[in-house]
Amino acid sequence: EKWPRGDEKTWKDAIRGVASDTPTITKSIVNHVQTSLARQPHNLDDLGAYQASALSVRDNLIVNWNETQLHYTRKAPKRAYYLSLEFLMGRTLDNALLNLGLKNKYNDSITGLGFNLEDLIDKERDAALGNGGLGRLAACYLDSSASQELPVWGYGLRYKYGIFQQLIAPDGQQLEAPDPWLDNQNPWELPRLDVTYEVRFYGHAERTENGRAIWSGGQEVLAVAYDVMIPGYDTKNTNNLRLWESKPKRGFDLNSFNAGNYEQAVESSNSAAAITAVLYPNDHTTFGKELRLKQQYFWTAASLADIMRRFKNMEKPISEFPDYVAIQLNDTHPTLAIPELMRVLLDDEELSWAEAWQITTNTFFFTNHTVLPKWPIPLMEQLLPRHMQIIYDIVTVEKQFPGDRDRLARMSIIEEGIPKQVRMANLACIGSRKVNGVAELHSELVRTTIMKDFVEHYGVSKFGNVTNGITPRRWLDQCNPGLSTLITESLKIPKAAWLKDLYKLEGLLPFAEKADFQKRWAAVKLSNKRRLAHYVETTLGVSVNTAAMFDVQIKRLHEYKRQSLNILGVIHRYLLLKTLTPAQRKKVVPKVVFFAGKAAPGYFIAKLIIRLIVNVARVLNSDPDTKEYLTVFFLPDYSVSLAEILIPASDISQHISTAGTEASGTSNMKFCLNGGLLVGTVDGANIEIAEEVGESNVFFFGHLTPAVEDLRYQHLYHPVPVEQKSPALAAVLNEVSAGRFGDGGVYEPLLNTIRQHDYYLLTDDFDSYIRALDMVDEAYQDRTEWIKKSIRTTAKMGKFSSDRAIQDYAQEYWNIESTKLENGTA
Ligand code: GPU
Repeated sequence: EKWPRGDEKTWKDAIRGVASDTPTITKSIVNHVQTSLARQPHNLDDLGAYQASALSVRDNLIVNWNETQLHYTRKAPKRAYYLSLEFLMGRTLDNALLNLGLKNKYNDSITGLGFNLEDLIDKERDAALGNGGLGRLAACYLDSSASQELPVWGYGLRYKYGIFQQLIAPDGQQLEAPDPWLDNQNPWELPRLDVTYEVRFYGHAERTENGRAIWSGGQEVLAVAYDVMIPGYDTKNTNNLRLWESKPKRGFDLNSFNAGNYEQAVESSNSAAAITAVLYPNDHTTFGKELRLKQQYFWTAASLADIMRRFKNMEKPISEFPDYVAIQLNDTHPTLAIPELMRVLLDDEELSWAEAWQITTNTFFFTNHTVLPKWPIPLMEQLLPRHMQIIYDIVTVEKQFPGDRDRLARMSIIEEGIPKQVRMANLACIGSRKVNGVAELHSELVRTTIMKDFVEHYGVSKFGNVTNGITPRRWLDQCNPGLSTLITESLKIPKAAWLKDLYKLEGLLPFAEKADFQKRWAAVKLSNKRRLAHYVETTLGVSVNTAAMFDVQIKRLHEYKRQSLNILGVIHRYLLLKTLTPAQRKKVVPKVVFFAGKAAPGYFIAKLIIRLIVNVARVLNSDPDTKEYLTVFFLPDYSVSLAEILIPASDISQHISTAGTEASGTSNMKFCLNGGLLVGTVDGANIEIAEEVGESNVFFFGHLTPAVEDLRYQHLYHPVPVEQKSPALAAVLNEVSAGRFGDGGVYEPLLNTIRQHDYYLLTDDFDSYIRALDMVDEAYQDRTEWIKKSIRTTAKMGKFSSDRAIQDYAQEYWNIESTKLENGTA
């Protein structure tokens, strides 16, 4: 027998259990290697060691999870449920170790067994059940709810395939591959094969009496629960994220099978399993896709049935439902929960319309996440006949909105036309207790534009704001351990004290003036830049100058987010560098520009922007005149895990959406928390960040929201050629057209969006953008002053903890209280 890894005695002692001094954790890992994995120590690789360690950590979580759930059941507090079609969780092992406070112990045991903990952590696949900000926000909110001991559950779908894997072809095109994230087993979920609900589609709805109906026929599928444990930080409380998987109600049709018709026998089982097969990779849009609507109903129906069962176990009168249940709708995706609860209350509970409506409108809360127009869904009549009846009844019974015809048409749930469409946002608003936007500016736009008529009808108090937040556990302590340690040592308080009350970071302000602290702060940044450089070198095979300024833009590819503005600015800088003498170039701040982000597979212009970035990178990175001063990287397959490497390494990051289009943004908060500065437009949460850190610490540019509409109008009716508006931009566009970055013709559709209607105002903002970047360079030259800005920025991020956001929701919306699991309470 060979023991090529680790210390033979450690392994043998743990296996035989003879040495009483073997740490419990070591025994537990070794036990999982032997039993759960059925593997021999001598052929255990990093993946196996990761799995055994994960299973061992999971044992801790299960105990806490069980006790927490029992405690909640006994105490029977009001609970909140966060319904989100997306939970962008990322990896779990490192997060769970930190939240449990066991990272050092596991590190010791794993080292003793001959492995490196950080390598094992790297073996875990991301749980990428989301597209971007909306899904990651949901994940941060789960962490904060558990950490604050709030009785909150998430409800979502267990997609077999998460967001697609992005590949970049040599010509710069994005290619997509599936993300079979469950292939290596998932230790972080508990299958609850006994927790199932039947969900019906299609069929007929026959009205009976008192507004009731009988819905029958059609297709029935089964929803099966999988529970994902959500450990709080520095507490035993461990909450639940319940994800539904679809499966056929009966395995397959034996009659067809016996008759030799195999195809027909498995057909229904195929169509049932398809419902939760894959996450839709579109951000901000829903097309009229039947399967997407099926996902939405499947998930809301199963979640509501589960919530109802839990409520009924308490044996309270149904009228008290809203005293025990608050349901947050994450954007319009779960809006069907409103007619579904009405259906259950009317048809199953046999309540009157008035009673049912009273309960429904006191249960739901609706968060709007965008100001961009959305395209709603037809199809409903066929798929959900009973829900369409209820929706029509809501239209006629509830709210005969007063006012002129135009206004009535705007407020209607039904949009007239061929075909008629259901306006989910209007339904969500009418059926909810309160509506909120996700940053001050956005909530104001909700009140004054998209929901204006409803504000006049219901009064302004129904329309609030909860500025988004991020969890400082993952987005500082976990992704930037060097900075976390420096902060804890300097503040001289326990790490948990500032991680649970992020306003305590203000205690760093006096340190901004201290030379020694500045040096340590800069050293942490440099080591994070080296970690990123190492990643780039090992994945792309190219070296990165860590002495340069790191400039980062990472987010979904979207015209409104204007990665195009960034890359055109890069080209401008390149053209300028080319005109300088070698001596003049030496005075320029060297810069490395990083991009990462996925484009929806059907979003042609977004994919073209990626292609341009990749080809600009190809040209610049091999130009001997300039490459010392300016290089560009497009890092493929952006993910939560990649963000954890990029964000701590950034000197400056870009948040440059056309004013009034980015509802909030949340990565802006993550960069600042890690001491990166922002260049951005006066948009979303950028504004509140500047309020906190002071405008002198943020590089703002561009037109303001009130000007945007007028400018768009001018573009349509009084167009001015780019050459006149911004000669600098015109020169850049011409270089692209002329083929300096590969066949110019390829980019014409993209260039034309700018030359023609320029809906996102690149021509209006370009010159001011370039000036802002010049100011960034200038500020960076004074390195001490830059470091001070960096320290002050981190110090002022207290407001952006998702703990604060969740407290807002808990107090102002859900009316729930923390329900702490004391040691041994259960
Ligand atoms: N957001 Br709607 C998404 O990520 N996807 C969506 O489909 C919609 C909104 C984002 C907003 O764009 C971003 O500004 C915000 O910070 C985030 O939701 C969380 O509220």
